[in-house]
Amino acid sequence: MRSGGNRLKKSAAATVAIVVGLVAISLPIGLALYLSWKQSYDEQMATVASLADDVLRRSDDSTDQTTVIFRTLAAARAADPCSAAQIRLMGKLDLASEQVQAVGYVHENRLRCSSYGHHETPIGPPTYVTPYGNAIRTKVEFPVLPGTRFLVSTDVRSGYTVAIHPRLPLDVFVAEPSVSVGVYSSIARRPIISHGAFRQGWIDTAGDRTEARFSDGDYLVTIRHSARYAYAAYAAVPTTKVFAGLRRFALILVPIGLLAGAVLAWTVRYVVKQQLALPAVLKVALKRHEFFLNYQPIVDLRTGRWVGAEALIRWRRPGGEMVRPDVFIAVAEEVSLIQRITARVMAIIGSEAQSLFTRHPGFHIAINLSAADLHSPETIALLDELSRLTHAGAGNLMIEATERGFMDADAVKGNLDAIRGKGIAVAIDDFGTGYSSLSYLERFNLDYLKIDKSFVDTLGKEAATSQVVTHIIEMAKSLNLKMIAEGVETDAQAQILRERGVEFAQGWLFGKPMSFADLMDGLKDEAWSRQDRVPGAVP
Ligand code: G
Ligand code: G
Ligand code: MN
Repeated sequence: MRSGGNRLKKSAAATVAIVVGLVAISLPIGLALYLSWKQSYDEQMATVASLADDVLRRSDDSTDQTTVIFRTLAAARAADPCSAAQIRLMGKLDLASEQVQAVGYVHENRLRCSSYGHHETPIGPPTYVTPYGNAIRTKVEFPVLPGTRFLVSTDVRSGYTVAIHPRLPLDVFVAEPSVSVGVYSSIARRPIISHGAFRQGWIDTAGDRTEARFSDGDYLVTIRHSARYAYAAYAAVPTTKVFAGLRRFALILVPIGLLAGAVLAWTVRYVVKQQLALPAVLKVALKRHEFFLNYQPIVDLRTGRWVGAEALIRWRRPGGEMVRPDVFIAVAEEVSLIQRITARVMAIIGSEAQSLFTRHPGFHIAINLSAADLHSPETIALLDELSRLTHAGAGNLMIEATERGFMDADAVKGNLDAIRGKGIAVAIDDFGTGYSSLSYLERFNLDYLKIDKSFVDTLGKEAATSQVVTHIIEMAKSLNLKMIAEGVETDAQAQILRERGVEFAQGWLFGKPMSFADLMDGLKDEAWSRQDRVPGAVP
């Protein structure tokens, strides 16, 4: 049941990690592509819009000039529109205008005269007539200028006429060969002048709007209606231009997106590893029995005899790498795996120390418990089972708990009393490094106080904290606690502790953490020659 659930949870976690990773990679790239597409689209649209503006301005200019020319010619009130004086005036007006190529007079679909003299040139019927009375012929070819089709506009009332080179208002697209531009009549609904592609549908899409910007799928189009005349200027660019621009941006943005994606994916992987993998690895380690124990002797400072040993957990990864307990114990506490680890510790002691207490009845094994262990009644059951397996009598087992374990006094006291009731001693570990106060500790029935290594280190030195040891020792005495000094490394330290009345000690001076077999060997040797071997002992 449990392993099935774990597998399910693990594969779900892996799926989540993969999905998050994919999103982490594709999101920035997608965003980069979208942004480049949008930028390219906006750029092309802006180009098209400014082209349409230009075309409209030029068209309005030429229409304005046409209107002025018609008015000036009409104002002369000549009886004969083709009189020498009128033809001279036509020449003058023609010269003055940038847009207009020729000025003349049309009657019955024939150009009768122009700034260039008298003619009888048939020019055909008008293409359409504007509401303000201009007859427009869009493609007129003059015999004098074969090959060029002029835009011819005639004032219907007077017959005066101008010819405009159709390229002039469109003289904007030089730099953009793929762009199409032009002007269409809103009345005739057909182009008056044009360059490049034009689609009838654009007229419908634009409707009556002053300005319309849109895409018909193949083209980006801007259409601007003239405010004064019955036509609209348009400019369009194939949408493929947007993607051409996109390639340019994507070339810069996609690598940046990829990089950002890689960084994100790596971060996600890292976080997932931190959040999911370590507990999972701890579970696997429990299953694969990667934990083992070392035992560090505890000695009687007066005799130097080994009176007990603290069980210290060790974790060797399959690759041989050792993980420090202060690292994984903290994680195990966080993810609620510590009780399974404690159970494993007790199971190992149960199998290794089956005959220890029968052979050495005065010896004890100390087990480190975490706060969660102290809160749980299961711990009592575990200790019962351990007592049974090791045939432990009173005083053969000891538990060590840090000050943190005692924080929630009401929740813990019952369990502690039950444990002590079974003849198991209770030690407060790492004393002085936490926050418990004397009055707090008075509420518990404890047996031992372990003086932390950091205080033992100050002994014999001038350190400001060296006085603290004195106070801790006084405190322990007033609470009726026996003392175990931790991390004793020198004879001098052992000597001072002994003088102060500390009964027990632990440290490299007496013995480093060792395997159970080495502990048993040491105990055997000690039986006949401990005083030679154990330093710091009083003969
Ligand atoms: O000897 P070592 O470096 O392993 O000790 C590091 C710390 O890990 C010490 O504070 C010790 O109390 C703690 N520790 C060692 N073994 C256990 C264990 O089995 N359970 C708990 N809760 N803590 C342990
Ligand atoms: O449970 P506790 O926090 O007391 O764990 C004791 C820790 O101190 C263990 O990591 C143990 O290996 C380490 N230790 C024990 N004796 C000595 C010592 O004499 N010197 C040093 N440097 N470390 C010690
Ligand atoms: Mn300890």
